[in-house]
Amino acid sequence: MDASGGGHDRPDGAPGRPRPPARPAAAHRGPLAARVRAAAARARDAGERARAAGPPPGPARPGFWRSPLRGPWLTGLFGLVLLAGVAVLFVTGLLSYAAYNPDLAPGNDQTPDKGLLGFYLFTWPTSPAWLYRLTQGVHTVLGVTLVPVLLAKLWSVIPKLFEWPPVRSAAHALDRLSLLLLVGGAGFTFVTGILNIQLDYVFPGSFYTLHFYGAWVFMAAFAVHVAFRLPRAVRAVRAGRGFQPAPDSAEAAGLVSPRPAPPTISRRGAVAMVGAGSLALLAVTAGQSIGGWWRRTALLAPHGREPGSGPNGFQINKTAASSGIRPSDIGPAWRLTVRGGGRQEVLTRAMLLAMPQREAALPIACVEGWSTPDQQWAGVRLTDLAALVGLGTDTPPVLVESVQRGGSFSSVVLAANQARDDRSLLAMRVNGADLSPDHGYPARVIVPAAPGVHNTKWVTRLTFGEPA
Ligand SMILES: Nc1nc2c(c(=O)[nH]1)N[C@H]1C(S)=C(S)[C@@H](COP(=O)(O)O)O[C@H]1N2
Ligand SMILES: [Mo]
Repeated sequence: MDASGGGHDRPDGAPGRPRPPARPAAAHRGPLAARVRAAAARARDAGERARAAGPPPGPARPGFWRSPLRGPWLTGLFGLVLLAGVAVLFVTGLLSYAAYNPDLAPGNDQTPDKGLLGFYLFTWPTSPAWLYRLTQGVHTVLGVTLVPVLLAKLWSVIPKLFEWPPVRSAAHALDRLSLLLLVGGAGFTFVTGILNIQLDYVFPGSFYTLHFYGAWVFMAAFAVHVAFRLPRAVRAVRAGRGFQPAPDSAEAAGLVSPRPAPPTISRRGAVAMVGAGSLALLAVTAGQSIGGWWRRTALLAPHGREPGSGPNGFQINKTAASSGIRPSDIGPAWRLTVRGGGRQEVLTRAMLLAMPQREAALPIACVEGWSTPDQQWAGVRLTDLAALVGLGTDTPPVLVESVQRGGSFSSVVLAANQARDDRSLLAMRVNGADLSPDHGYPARVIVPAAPGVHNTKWVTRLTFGEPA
């Protein structure tokens, strides 16, 4: 009878596996909550299928990563070192940004649209004079020194990056996303920072913008990561070097290989190797932040800019030629215009030299991390120049402009506390000699404790008050 029917379709009501009830249409069109629940259920189903099918061949298979060194102790140790180091990088990085006085004027703001991220900005002090030398030296030297630790930490958690199934639940998805931002943010921030130190100004946009926003992404992901992993890292490091939990235990955290290869180096040896790498980088970097004789040890400092010897023999950031300064710009026709309080004075270099000459021993400290020991600067106090146009001791902020055409360092606004400091000079001489053209002849600004970019070279105009 059935055969005679010849039909392939089961007639209605015929015995067989009951069809699953159709999902209510509301789940697709209905309220958001129902749709989210349905999507979560689908994701869960997909996750279960993926888990049942097992990982595809390759790095997601258990046993692909076979180093017997991987485990919570090694990862925890590198993690704790990074926690301490990266915390210092964040603080000194935020300080560096504050030191630029970006709130003062659009010209100083290297990252327009920073919005809420600039919430913490404050007036950068002018004492001690070595302040930015210290904070930025620590920032850049520590950043370079931590690179081996960062790479070792990434190596130690590689199996986690290939976890299978890739997403198990909503919480797991969030955790993985934070890891993506963490690894991406760390990589981006370190790479942009190191490129800026090594090659300077190679970026299509502003280095500050890229590094600043990258760092905030990194910081947010880092905070989430630390909140979830810190207790486990502390436990593992307390447990000691020999601690290696069973691969399938929760404490192993997916790091321990279920099929470890024979060791080629001990865990202690691996830590020593990473430490030696960091120390080597420290040794060839720190000299450029100490400056002077130590600069010779800074093998990683950008080369090809040997400052020469003599009074002007200290590091040059950009030469007059590379800044497009023509000899006629800084020759006898050069004039300084001082404006403020509705008045204006135009001075020659001889007139400036006839004013009271003051001295200040101040360093130059660049964002790139290099700095010079104190140099003996001589010139006219900014307060004396303000007095020239009738301003009192409450010197206002001042816009400093260079003869240089274009370039983001050709003008800067100095805050009132900088303009009022007795050590802030329009310098014409250094270490007993006239400034060299590369150091800013005929006159440059030098202020204490500030980033190098505040020490404008080849100055031609000072505008006190109402900065542009
Ligand atoms: N006009 C002008 N002034 C400038 C710069 C510049 O490019 N143009 N560079 C600044 C930066 S970034 C630094 S670190 C110092 C370096 O000064 P130095 O070259 O005399 O060492 O100069 C600052 N003054
Ligand atoms: Mo600089």
